[in-house]
Amino acid sequence: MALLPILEFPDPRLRTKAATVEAAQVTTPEFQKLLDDMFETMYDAPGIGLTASQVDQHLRFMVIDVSEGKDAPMVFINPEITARDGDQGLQEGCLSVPGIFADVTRSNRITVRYLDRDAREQELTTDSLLAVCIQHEMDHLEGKLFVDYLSPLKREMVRKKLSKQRKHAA
Ligand code: K1U
Ligand code: ZN
Repeated sequence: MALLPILEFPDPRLRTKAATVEAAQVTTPEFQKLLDDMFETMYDAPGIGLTASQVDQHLRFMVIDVSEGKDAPMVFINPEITARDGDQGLQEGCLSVPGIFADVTRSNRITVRYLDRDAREQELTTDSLLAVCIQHEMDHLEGKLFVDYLSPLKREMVRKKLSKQRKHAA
């Protein structure tokens, strides 16, 4: 397995709209390896979600594990939200915007249809952190970041803070 480099805001590649995955592609060794590498990268970061977009592979899928023990990996390929209900506000982070956290309001309960890593069709209704995480990751697939919900002034402050952090790290 391998750790993959994660693109960071304001990298323009994060704005790419991801393409649909062909079902036949899912079970290929190359695709399965990419899934394994993405899980390894997400756990190492550490994070609870990661999209292909964030590792510069612009295809519509994500890996998620919101469990305490990091023992409940989930794969969502070509996810589509088919129902949503209520609102919830939660503080979000993002591996592509390191060290920045902000409250975002999202749907409280969602139903999502997707393919799993065996290319089987699934439907899941969920709420709380998993619902927030799925919506955050689906934004990535559209080229949208959680900082887009902030005011332009706050977003510019985030950009400057990250630029300073990178200079100090260099
Ligand atoms: O998309 C990403 O960059 C992953 C992101 C997912 C997410 C977190 C919180 C709310 C919505 C979506 C992260 O995983 S940020 C890191 C994080 O939240 C975390 C890190 C270690 C332990 C627990 C959480
Ligand atoms: Zn993110």
